Amino acid sequence: MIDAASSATADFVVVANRLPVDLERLPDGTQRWKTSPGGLVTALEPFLRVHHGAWVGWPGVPDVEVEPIKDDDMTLHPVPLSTVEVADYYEGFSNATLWPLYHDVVAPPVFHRHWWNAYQEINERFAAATAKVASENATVWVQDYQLQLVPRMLRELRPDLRIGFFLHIPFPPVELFLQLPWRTELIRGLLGADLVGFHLPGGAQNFMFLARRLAGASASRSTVGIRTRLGEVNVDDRTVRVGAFPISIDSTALDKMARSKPIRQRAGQIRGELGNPKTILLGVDRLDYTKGIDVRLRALEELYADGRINADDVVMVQLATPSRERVEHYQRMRNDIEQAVGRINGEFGRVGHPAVHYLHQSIPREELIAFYVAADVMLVTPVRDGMNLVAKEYVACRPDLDGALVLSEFAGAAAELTRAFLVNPHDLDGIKSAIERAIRAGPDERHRRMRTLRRQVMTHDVQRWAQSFLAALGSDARS
Ligand code: GDG
Repeated sequence: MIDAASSATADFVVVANRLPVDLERLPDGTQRWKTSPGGLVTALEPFLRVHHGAWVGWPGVPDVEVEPIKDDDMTLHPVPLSTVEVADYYEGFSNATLWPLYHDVVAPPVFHRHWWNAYQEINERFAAATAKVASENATVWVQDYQLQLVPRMLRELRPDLRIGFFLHIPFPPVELFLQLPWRTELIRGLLGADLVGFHLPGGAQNFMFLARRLAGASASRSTVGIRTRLGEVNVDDRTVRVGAFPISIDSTALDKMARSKPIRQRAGQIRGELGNPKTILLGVDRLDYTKGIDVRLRALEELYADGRINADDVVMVQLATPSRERVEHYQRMRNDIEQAVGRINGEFGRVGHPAVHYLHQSIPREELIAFYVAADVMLVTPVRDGMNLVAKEYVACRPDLDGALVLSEFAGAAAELTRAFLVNPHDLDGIKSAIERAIRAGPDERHRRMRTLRRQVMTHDVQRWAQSFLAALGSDARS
């Protein structure tokens, strides 16, 4: 239930670029809220509800001023953005500067001073909104690369707060980060937090190195080892803790849904709709150049051309959620991918039997789970990815212990999912042979691998992720 909210403050506040709900404009000009349950919402909702928490974020539509809203036990505080601010702060600095820079410059990052100015201004706005919402000594958890200046800005406004920051994308190698003209400001921004979290120890180490080099921090513990997971740096008479917290999914909920009769029936139906092929390959990604959709299509095309597989037996489904459609690089990449799909189908498909089924749409959650259940081989081949939740979701949806996962070594998830068919996404021959091995693996091998993968995913869920971060932050906000 969503109502207008009171102006009470909260002792647990999440700050993220987006609210967990989207404002929708209907054709008749009216507006309504639509819940958008992502992984972060699932992870944090229990904490937010227990603590009558608050969420500060942009409602997803430019040029609207909306009042705070009360959604059951938590309050949502919309931060307004104008059309120009969305273009400069979000599509510009966040998605055309930071996103490619942090993903190993797989696309060239674009540096514009007016984008940087907008980024600073909007981070100020988020910090000010949060300072108003947080009660005395509250815990604030700031999320992701769009808001890296918020911890420091918020600390200046509200030194009483306990501030955590988590980065959902990779933190880049030192040499790449140093390209950024505003590198020192960003590191200083992050150092405003009491705890800075990354998916992997490597990201934490890169950050600690840069904190020393650019912000004059001194390390009080020099390594982020497996046992001493938290590092510490001292700066401005404060101690900032730094650590690795690999995010996960609501494994139990997915496992349960995958076992349910309607989902299993739908999975069978999907197989039928695809013409009952022997093998269904599946890709599920936001349409993003980091996800390596082009890489897997190239591998598939060559496997067909080599005659190592044929399109009567093996078909692929690629679900590509529309994403950042106004950023130029994304438009070009979409054209390239759609051309590749057309070329493969033209060459290897038959009327009524395409080799690649491609959807540029977002599909309902239940339907997505049915695809996971139907797929024999899941292809996750990013050239760089912070974690990649799709890989973990596929594993959680295979209580039958069947199905094979082909996973890029360059996804954060590869550190945990070591029994996947791991591939180097730059090695086309390697990917081809991994896909072929995954298709041909016998039931014993598939089950052995999947059992190990599931042991990891079912025991390391998103609730555990949130709890361990908040415990390290020293917050009382535990359920
Ligand atoms: C960033 C980092 C990190 C996708 N298509 C549909 C759909 N999805 C859902 C998936 C999954 C989520 O979107 C995508 O998450 P990923 O982790 O794969 O990727 P990013 O969006 O790039 O996320 C990433 C993550 O943050 C968390 O820290 O793992 O590395 O880049 O949950 O299921 N959901 C529905 N329909 C679709 O068509 N319902």
